[in-house]
Amino acid sequence: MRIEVLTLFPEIFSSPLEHSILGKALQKGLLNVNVRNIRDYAFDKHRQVDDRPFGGGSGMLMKPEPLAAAIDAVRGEVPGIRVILLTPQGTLFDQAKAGELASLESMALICGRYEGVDERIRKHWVDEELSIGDYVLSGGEFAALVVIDVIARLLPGVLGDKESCVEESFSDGLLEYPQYTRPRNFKGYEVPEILLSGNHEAIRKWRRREALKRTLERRPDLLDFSVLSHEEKKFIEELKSGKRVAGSN
Ligand code: 9D3
Repeated sequence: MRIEVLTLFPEIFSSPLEHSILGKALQKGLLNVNVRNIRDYAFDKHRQVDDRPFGGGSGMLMKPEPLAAAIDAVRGEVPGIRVILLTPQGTLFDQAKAGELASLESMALICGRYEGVDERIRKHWVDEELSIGDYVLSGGEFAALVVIDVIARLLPGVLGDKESCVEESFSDGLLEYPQYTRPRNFKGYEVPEILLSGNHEAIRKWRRREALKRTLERRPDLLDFSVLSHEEKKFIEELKSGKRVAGSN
């Protein structure tokens, strides 16, 4: 996959891209990230990238000419590239959207700064607008890094067999079950007996129930999308009606 990043702060990307999973994906040649400075596409005397909003109001906007020139250059170099603007007004970037984007050959991530971008860029130069959640960032750069990280680990060959995503949170739509490692007794706190039993079927069942309990407690919204057996649905109803369940806290 090829990702083009357009930003006024290209330095933000150097360190994160060298590390962990992203670094590995880049090294293995499974992912290629190219970061460009939008200011390099500002051709007026002062290389200006922002301007005041028509109609008044506080704050500055990203002016259209440099953005359009940068996007045109990228489209010229990478035919068919999907151009995505990171903005608080975008649709939510979630695991399903990540799966969709992971199958693209290339995408451009446009990082906004200031109060936003000129509406004509949004409307006529951009294919899609994404937000990473309901909180206020100071720009699109960290959102772009989140998108790159989430997509990188979905690319074939990036994760080893061990870490591969099948059993992970969100793949089955549930939160993770509780996990323990050595020592068995840590400052008086014990590991649940069942995990030491060697009974793999009992352990599997316990983990599934713990995942269901945790999801119901913390993220009940996720249960609407998870795939549950008849028995698991019954278990959830028992939990909801306050019935005591074996192994509960
Ligand atoms: C005054 C209204 N603000 C909108 C909520 C203005 C504003 C705040 C923050 C405009 C831009 C930004 C910078 N944020 C992003 O560029 C951004 C973002 C975010 O703030 N939250 C979640 N996802 C994203 S993607 C890009």
